Amino acid sequence: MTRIRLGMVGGGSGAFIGGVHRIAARLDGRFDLVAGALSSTPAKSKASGAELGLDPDRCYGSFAEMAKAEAARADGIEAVAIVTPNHMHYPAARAFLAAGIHVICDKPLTATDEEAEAMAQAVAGSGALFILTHNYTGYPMVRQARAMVAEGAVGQIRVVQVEYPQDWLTDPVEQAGDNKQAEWRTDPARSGAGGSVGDIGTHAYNLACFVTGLAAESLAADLQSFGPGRQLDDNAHVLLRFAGGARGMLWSSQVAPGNENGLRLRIYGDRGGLEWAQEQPNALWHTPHGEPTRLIRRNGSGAHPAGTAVSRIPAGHPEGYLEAFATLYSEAAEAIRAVQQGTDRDTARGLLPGIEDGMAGMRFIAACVASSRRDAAWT
Ligand code: SOE
Repeated sequence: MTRIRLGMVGGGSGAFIGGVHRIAARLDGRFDLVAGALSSTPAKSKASGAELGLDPDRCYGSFAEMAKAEAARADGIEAVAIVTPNHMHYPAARAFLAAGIHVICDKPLTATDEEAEAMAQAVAGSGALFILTHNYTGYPMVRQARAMVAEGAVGQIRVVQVEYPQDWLTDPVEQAGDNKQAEWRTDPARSGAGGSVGDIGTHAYNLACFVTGLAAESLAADLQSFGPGRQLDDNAHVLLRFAGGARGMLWSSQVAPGNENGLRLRIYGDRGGLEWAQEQPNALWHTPHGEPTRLIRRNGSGAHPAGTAVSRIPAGHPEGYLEAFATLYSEAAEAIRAVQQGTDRDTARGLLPGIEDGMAGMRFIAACVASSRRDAAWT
């Protein structure tokens, strides 16, 4: 496969998630980063582009300029990664989708529900792919868990427990380790209505739905901001009722000392239980009801083809966050080439998260915020 010409919006010098996307895009050799509107000013964008070795003529001062100039070039970008704060997702994506350029966008979908609706329309009106980087769906053992659930390993699902605790907002924003992250992620104008529930609750919800194949039909949430003066929630407890009768509980927190990226999923059905934890990503625990718990290792005994298909190296050599992100990029590359050769967009996307996952995440945030406001009144 020839490499896909990639552009990036956001992700200038020192940005955590921009760096992750760049490594992920490069890992399997399917993309070349050739253009960027990497920072908020033309000068900073050029400086960041120079650090990455980009052609100075393709380091743009804004996404609008980049979309226009790249669409006009015969060797213009075929895809763009949008790794800005959330409030920029929609305007940036719209510009590239309108130019027929495939979009790979960070989560959550947008900052507001109005933008989410407009994003859905922009995707519907474009022939280009829209991929949302719910990266946890790319882990081999998550793919295996999904396949095992579909094959009946836990039977009829009754209980879904998902938690995503972090601790990096335990201190007030101004003292937090990574101020830039903390600054925009705690600002409703740039982040949206959800704090922890938007930033990591949407990942947890997406993971639960991806593995179980279920979707919530109602919820009750309690959102709290413990950080002094913080406007968005930094802790959320959510009770979930899934279509079909299963019940769930989701906890997202960024004020839980000792937890760095503690995403963990547990599923219990009438025939067994399954457990996966992001910080031990190469393992999966399966308990067929009445039998001892089996520890299944990536590429080891008990490994499922759904997981081994997206593993890169032998068992015992840990794969994790970057590789799972890279899996999404590699699958995106295949999907882009398939669409370019005439395959239908939805078929080409396969398991990759897209606009409907983004809309589900936005509905989840809105329902959590509304429920928490409503129920806060009862005392
Ligand atoms: C910060 O909370 C963050 O970087 C999230 O935004 C990511 O989506 C998550 O994967 C790690 O934590």
